[in-house]
Amino acid sequence: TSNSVSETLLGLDALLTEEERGWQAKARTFASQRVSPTIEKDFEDALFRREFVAELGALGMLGMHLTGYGTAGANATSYGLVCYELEAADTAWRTFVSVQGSLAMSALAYFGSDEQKERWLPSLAAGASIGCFGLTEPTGGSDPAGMLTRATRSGDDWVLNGSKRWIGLGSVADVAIIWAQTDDGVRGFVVPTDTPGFRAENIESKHSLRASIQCDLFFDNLRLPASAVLPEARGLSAPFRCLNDARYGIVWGVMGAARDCLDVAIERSKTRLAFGKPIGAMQLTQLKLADSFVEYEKGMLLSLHLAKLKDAQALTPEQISVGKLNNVREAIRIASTARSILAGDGITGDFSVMRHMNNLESVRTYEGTDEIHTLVLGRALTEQGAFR
Ligand code: TGC
Ligand code: FAD
Repeated sequence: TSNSVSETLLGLDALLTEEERGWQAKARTFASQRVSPTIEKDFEDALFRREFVAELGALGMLGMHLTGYGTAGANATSYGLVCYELEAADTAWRTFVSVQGSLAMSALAYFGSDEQKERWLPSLAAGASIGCFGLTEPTGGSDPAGMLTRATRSGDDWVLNGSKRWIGLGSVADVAIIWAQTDDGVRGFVVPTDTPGFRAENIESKHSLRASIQCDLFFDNLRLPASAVLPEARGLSAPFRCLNDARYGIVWGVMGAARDCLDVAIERSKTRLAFGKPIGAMQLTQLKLADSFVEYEKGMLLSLHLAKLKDAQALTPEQISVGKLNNVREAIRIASTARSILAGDGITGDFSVMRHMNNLESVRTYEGTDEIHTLVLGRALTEQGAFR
């Protein structure tokens, strides 16, 4: 777990506190000792290692940006560094922390009743339960305002009908936070997954995020008590507030994947020979590595800046869009450049690079596509919405 040249050259480590370094070290140890040894095979076998859930809970990494109910109350940089180290091993485990901690747990913490929080947050924080978050539908994810899933009143109860698509952890979750249209606008529902009428089917045949689970969810006259609605969530701004937390974690996470690709490429450039000398001694290889390194460091500086804004409660959705758009885009470029340095061997599972490349294709799509974040920024710059 020693630091590589890509981490030390610019000296960003000096900007971290002891506590932040402690979180980073814990995540790095977990990633290198638990995830990395089997991840290539897990990716190939499409294996989600359920046993890691409680381990991440014991490390305090689930909903770690929240306070109370067994959560760690860590600062934004610490949360970011955990995402960064987990994603350096594989996006699947940063995604797990995002879905459980930032989406399902944030929804409960920000909008839940005391009873809902007490029922679910301690066990989600400990990793004794799994939570998922259903916003996207089969007809499209970029425009959640067009959702078709509907909750109607039946006496005091609610009856849920519809479906969701791409829902992380859906088939292993104990509780689902489901967003639905009602006569009163979009509301959120806390749905125990053993409720009759709830069905989850894994989406198979993925070429990305294979060590992670995404599902189609179906709700067939699923009956819920009045107490299942999230009392404080009204309108789409509620799920969007949870997305802000998860998107912030992605800003950091993808830089972890980028670091791993860069490190692999630097190492390879020292040992691989062509035309009688190391490929790292060739100017074209150095150009690739230097450009990648500069973008990596800029992404890290942006992450650190957004962390300071988040801790000051001043981080805006537009600022998160700058981070998500830039860092995912640059991580993809860095991974692709590293792959070109590894050339033929780069497409094999002997190296992590192609796995990161494939995973990052999911990341550019979920939590708002490149196009959506571009349009968020376009709207902020011109005061003209161009979505519709
Ligand atoms: P719009 O009119 O802009 O906004 C509706 C209401 O929401 C408020 N709002 C926000 N509030 C908090 N945070 C944000 N980021 C917000 N963005 C908007 C807004 O102020 C308004 O409030 P109010 O009180 O006036 O009603 O809404 P729109 O329908 O025009 O949509 C805007 C758009 C396109 C940006 C939005 O729909 C969007 O973000 N689309 C992308 C959807 C998305 O990201 N889905 C992600 C699903 S979860 C997932 O992918 C998990 S991946 C696994 C992992 O994270 O690892
Ligand atoms: P669409 O919305 O159909 O978009 C198709 C294309 O059109 C995209 O390129 C898009 O950018 C473009 N487009 C759309 N609108 C515009 C516009 N106005 N202008 C220009 N271009 C536009 N969702 C959840 O709710 N929970 C989860 O846990 C979850 N996990 C996920 C995990 C994975 C691995 C993946 C792949 C997705 C996950 N999602 C989840 C769904 C994800 O948020 C959506 O895939 C994403 O929001 C995009 O929706 P879509 O795939 O339906 O594409």
